[in-house]
Amino acid sequence: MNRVVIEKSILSENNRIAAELREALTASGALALNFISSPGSGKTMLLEKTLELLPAHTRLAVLTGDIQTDNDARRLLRYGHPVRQICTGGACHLDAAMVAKHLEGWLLKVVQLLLIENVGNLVCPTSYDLGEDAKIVILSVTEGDDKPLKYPGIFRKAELMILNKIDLLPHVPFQLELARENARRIHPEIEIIETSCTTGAGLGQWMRWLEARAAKKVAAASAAATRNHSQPGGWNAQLEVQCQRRTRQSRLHAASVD
Ligand SMILES: Nc1nc2c(ncn2[C@@H]2O[C@H](COP(=O)(O)OP(=O)(O)OP(=O)(O)O)[C@@H](O)[C@H]2O)c(=O)[nH]1
Ligand SMILES: [Mg+2]
Repeated sequence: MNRVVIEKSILSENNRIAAELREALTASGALALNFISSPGSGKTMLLEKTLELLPAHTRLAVLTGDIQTDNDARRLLRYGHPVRQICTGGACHLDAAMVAKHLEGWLLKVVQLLLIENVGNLVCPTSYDLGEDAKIVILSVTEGDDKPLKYPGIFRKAELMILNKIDLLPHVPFQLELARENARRIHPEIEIIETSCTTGAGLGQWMRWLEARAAKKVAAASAAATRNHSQPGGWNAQLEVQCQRRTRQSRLHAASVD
């Protein structure tokens, strides 16, 4: 009983911070995506390919979560965009407070795209809203086509499922069509893209999805701005003040691991 009360209170505080983040991101028109998968499904490699394929002038920022090490941030920093590692020190998921803390000092309103790699885990990250526009679940073909049925939570909440490592299909007993059917049994509207980060298959389709999703966010932000002329307050206003005070020169291209 006590455990339920504590969990409810943790999640409601998380939801409060996530709502502030979402408000700030909506005001700026930035698209925020939360990538969730089991360890090793290819989240970082998909992000590496995405950074490689996006036009160099894209104003994006990346947060990458892990229990330990800044290995993923080091991989992603090679593409010249701002990247920060969130080391959770044991927690099996990111939460909204971690995201807000690691965004400090970045001028959110100039970011078009915020990519968040969650800690490798198909269960816990599902419960934590990070203020994102969409959760994206990555399932690699080495994990088994039954995973949508066994871990329905994330497949229900994800807008898009990326079926990764399809180059390995000849070597594993994974039925693509069955994986699709299983995902749609849990979430009939889920979008599905098949990719191989090693051969590049499907990456064009992924980039088109990303472009369309970003355009949809910008359109929604402009419509909201027309309806409501008030300035964003709370977290975003605080962030602006912090940015002006602390980082006059360090605009987004100041890429380094903190
Ligand atoms: N064959 C093949 N290997 C891949 C593909 N995508 C990623 N990998 C490999 O899978 C391994 C794990 O990839 P990562 O990108 O580190 O996976 P991750 O999901 O970020 O892992 P964690 O951050 O530890 O949860 C690496 O050795 C990648 O090279 C793919 O499409 N095909
Ligand atoms: Mg990773």
